[in-house]
Amino acid sequence: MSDIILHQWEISPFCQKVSRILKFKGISYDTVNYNGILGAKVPLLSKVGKVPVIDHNGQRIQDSTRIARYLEETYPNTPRLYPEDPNQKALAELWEDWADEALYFYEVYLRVNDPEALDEAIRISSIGRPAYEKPMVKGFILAELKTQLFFQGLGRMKSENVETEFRRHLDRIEQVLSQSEWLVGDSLTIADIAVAAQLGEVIRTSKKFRKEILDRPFIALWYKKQTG
Ligand SMILES: N[C@@H](CCC(=O)N[C@@H](CS)C(=O)NCC(=O)O)C(=O)O
Repeated sequence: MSDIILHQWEISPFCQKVSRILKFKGISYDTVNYNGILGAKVPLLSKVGKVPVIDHNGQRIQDSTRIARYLEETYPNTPRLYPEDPNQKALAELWEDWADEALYFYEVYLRVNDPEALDEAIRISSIGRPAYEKPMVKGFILAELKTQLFFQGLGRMKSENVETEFRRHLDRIEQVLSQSEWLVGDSLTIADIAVAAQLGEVIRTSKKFRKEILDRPFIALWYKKQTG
C-alpha cells in the first residue's frame, strides 16, 4: 500500500487534478473510489464534504488546491508545481483558481445540458457498481449539479450564451498557448494541470466540445503533451 490514499470520484475534475499532480511528481498513491451509491459516504470524509481528500502520515487534507500546496511542500525533491519566480507563481495560482472556480462551471453546464455527455458521466460514475444504482446516481448527480449551476448563475442563462462564453475562454487559452508552450513560464506548472483537468472532463464526456477543444491546434498540442 502507498503512503498516500486519494479518496475520489473518478468523474471529478478536481480529483483528476490531484491524480495529475501525483503522476507529475512521480508520487505513488492508492485510490478509494466513491462510485455509485458509495457517493453517500463522501460527506463523511471531511467537514466540507467534498472530494478530493488525501490521507498521508495520519493527516487528512481536503481541497485540490490545498492538496497541491501540501504535496509541493512535503515532496521538495520532486518536479516543481509552482514557479520559483514570485510573479510567475502568482500568475500560475490565478490560472489555477480561475480553472477551479470559473472554468469548472462550464464543464458542469456542458455535462448537464448534453444528454450524451451526461450518460457518459453517469457511466463513468457507476463503474464497478451494480446496474440498479445507475438511475439513483443519475438523479442525485443531476439534482446536485443543477442546483449548483442555478445558484452560480450559468444555470439561468441561455445555452447558446453559455456556449459562446465557453468558446471565448477556449480562444483565450489558445491565444496564450500560441505564444508560449505552457500557460506560465517555460515549463509545466499547476496552471496547466488545473486547466487541463477541467478541459479533460469535457473532452472525455462531450463529443461536440471534444472536437471544438482539440480543433484548436495549440490547445491540442499542449493537452497531448500532458496526457501522452
Ligand atoms: N474547491 C474544491 C472543489 C471540490 C468539489 O467541488 N468536488 C465535488 C466533486 S467534482 C464534490 O465533492 N461535490 C460533492 C458535494 O458538493 O457535495 C477542490 O478544489 O477540491
